[in-house]
This record gives sequence, C-alpha cells and structure tokens, in this order.
Amino acid sequence: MSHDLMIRGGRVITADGQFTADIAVSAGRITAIGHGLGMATETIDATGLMVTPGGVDPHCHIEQMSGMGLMNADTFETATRSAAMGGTTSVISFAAQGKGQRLSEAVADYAARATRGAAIDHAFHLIVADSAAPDLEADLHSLIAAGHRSIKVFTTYNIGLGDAEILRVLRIARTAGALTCIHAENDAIIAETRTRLLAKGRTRPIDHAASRPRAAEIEAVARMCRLAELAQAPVMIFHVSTQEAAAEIRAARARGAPVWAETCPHYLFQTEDILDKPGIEGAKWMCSPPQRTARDQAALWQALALGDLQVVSSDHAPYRFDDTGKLSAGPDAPFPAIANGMPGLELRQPLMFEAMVSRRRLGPESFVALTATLPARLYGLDRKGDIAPGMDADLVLWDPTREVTYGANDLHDNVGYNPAEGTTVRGWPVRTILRGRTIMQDGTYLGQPGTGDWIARPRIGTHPTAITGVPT
Ligand code: DUC
Ligand code: ZN
Ligand code: ZN
Ligand code: ZN
Repeated sequence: MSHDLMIRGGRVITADGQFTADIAVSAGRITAIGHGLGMATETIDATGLMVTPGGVDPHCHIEQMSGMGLMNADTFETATRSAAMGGTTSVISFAAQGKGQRLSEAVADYAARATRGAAIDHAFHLIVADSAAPDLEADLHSLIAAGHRSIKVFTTYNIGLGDAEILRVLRIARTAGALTCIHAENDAIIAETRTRLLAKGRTRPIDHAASRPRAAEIEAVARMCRLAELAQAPVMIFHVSTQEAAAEIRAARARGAPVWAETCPHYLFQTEDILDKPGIEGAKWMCSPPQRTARDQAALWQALALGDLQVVSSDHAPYRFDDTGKLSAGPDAPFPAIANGMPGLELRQPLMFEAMVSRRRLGPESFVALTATLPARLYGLDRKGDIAPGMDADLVLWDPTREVTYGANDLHDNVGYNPAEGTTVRGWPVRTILRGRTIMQDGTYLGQPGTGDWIARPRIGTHPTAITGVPT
C-alpha cells in the first residue's frame, strides 16, 4: 500500500510512552505506526529527531478586543503563523460577546475572520459577557449543539458576571454538555487594592502585581469550585498562579468536584520582579493574574506532577509596546491604563520542551500530556493531541540537541518584542505538520491563511486520562 507521507525513524513521544517507529499518513490522518509500512509519495527522515503531537493551545486571545477596548496586535493570520513556527497546530481562542450583542452574532463574526485568516486548526470559547443579552440561553444551546463545546466567564473586569449569573451559565452548560472556563479573581479585592495603591502614587508596572493580591485569586478559585460542585457542571480554572489556589483545586477534586485547571509558562518561569524595570519597560510582562514567587513556581510544578493541574496554555494576549498597544495611554501611563497580556503562542512549546524534556522536569510524556493530549481530550478535540492511527497527522519534529537563544524581535506574531529575550532553550521544533502538510520547516513558514479548519467538537472530556490527570 502506498501512503501520502512516511516519517521515518523518529523517536515518537506520546502521553503514554515513547518508541522509535515510522509514521504513515494518508489523506491527512495517521494510518499506521510501526516498521516496514510500505512506500509513500513523500518521505521525511526523522532519524535523531523526536516526534510529538502538534501542540494544542487551548487559551489564546486572537483578533479580540481587550477589556479596555484595545484590539489585539494579532490577526488570525499572524497568530496562527506564530503558533506554527513554535510547534502548535491547534488553538482555541475566543468569540467575545459585546454588551447587548447576541452570542450567535459574535460567533459568526469571529468564525468568518478565522476562516479567512487561520493557517492552523481552531475552535472558540464562547465568552458570555452580558447575561441579559437577547436569546442568550437559546443561543448557548444551539451553539453548543453545533460543536462549540466551551464557554468562558469572568469574575472580574467590566465583563465580569456575578455568582448568580455564573451559576445560571453553569446549569445551561451542564445540560447542553459544555465545559465552562473561568477567569477567577475577586473583583472587589482588586478594586479596593487598586484604589489604595493609586492614592499613594503607586502607579508603576511593578505595582500592578500588588494590585491583584493572591487572596483575590485564592478566594475566587475556591468560590468557583463550590459553584461547579453545586451545579455539578465541569469547569476549567484558567491561569492558576498561586500555591493556595492550586491547593483549593486539589481539595475540590478530592471532594469529587468537576474541576480542571491550567497554568501558563509565565507563572512557571517568571516571578513578579520581572515587572520592576526602568520606566515603563515592565509593561511588556504585565498580565493578570500577575507573576508571583519562586515558592509558587515550585508549587505549580508539583500541582502539574500530581495532576491537580492538567493543562499548560499560553494565554497569548498580544499588544505591541507602542501607542497602538501597551503605551496607548502614553509613555507614563499608570498600570490600570496598560493592556494586560503578552505573546506566548510561539514560545509555549519550546519553553516547556526545554524544561520538561531537556531538563527532564516531569519528562517527555508529561510534556506531551500537558501541552497537547490533555487539552485535546478535555476540550473535545477528538482527532488532536495524540499520535495514533485515525488521528489527524498534526506532528512536530524536534531536534533535541539544537540550542537557540531568543532575540529581541524574533517571533512571528505581530507584537514586535519577545518576552523571553535572552533565554536559551535546548530542543527546537524543526518541522510542523498540519494534517500531513508541512507548514514550517527549518524556520521557514509554509502555511497559508485560510487553510486552517474549524474543529467541531461533538462532546467534551471523554478520555479516561482527562479524569485522572497527568499520566505518571
Ligand atoms: N489576563 C487576562 O485575563 N486576559 C488576557 C491577558 C491577561 O493577562
Ligand atoms: Zn523503521
Ligand atoms: Zn484571564
Ligand atoms: Zn486569557
């Protein structure tokens, strides 16, 4: 039998184990794994390389308006190009409802732009920002049934919902079969703290960290776990940054609450002092929740090891360091006027590979589990995140010996700065394959806008590892 593509002799890494084998691909899917699989139209020699599933980044902001009304720096075209360059082949971004807007309208708008621009496969979380908008419940039911299996709500920002509104969303999600993602920080704690800091003239980027006390996250995470438990509705707690919030999630899961959670590379690799640079430079790393302490980093790694947290996402939220982005309120803007977030789509996989594979923290199988397999399983991307017959041939070839030091402006997004500038990683993605097609090779981008598919999700969380956590 002749295949379209044969990837020969690579070290294949999955969440369950690793082995050296050939991978046969036809019509965009993996058809066989083994040896002596026959001929193929195209052959890739992967000797000496590692082969992982394409990264699945389930939390990135693309072509989306910020809470302050500022547009992201990235379009679907530039964000997905950047993702492909860093070894990511699927993203879940957001379809954000405006105040008073029908959710179905918001989804149609985002879907049209993604269809035109995306070069990798994609899905959307449905942001419920206005629970009084027309036909919200009917729209949620029909959108979820059509394959949009995740919702996003906030407990803070100007689009935050109250507990009763969140409970209502959770009950709809449970009935309809969707996972609800939550940005959980206590809005009142943040507002009161911010007011006090500003009154004392503390307006610099480093003061942003103090303005979002760890108690704000801990309290809101604990409360959201209780709401999920009460409604028996599955939730995904986004971007966990503190030891205590991770402990709340562990305790909730031990009670049987349907709670899952993620963290992000900036919480694993950065601490709050990164915001303390001369002038307004620290704005480049401003995000919410803020980076914390070395003790939190250790606790987050332990939570990943224990399966208390199941996903590492980028929370890619791109703003340029100029008057279109971070400095839109001027070069001396106080921290509340600076957009939150930093680029991460292209960095997530190399940074996590360096830590987990090259430096052996939790190891290669857990790297694949946290960045591809578990996000795919939890969010219902049934043909993504694994290397097995029948799966989409979304594959990344890694040179485990290649060392790269990041420069100031070497990412392929539209942001213009690299928050990991100066960081050296060992292990580098040398080829990214989407459904059997090479979209990045040796640093050359070969993708095409409009060739990424929307991923319909018939269900969420069906894989057993999605329930038990990271395979050990
Ligand atoms: N925090 C968010 O809540 N969203 C986007 C970026 C950020 O830092
Ligand atoms: Zn072989
Ligand atoms: Zn958030
Ligand atoms: Zn986010």
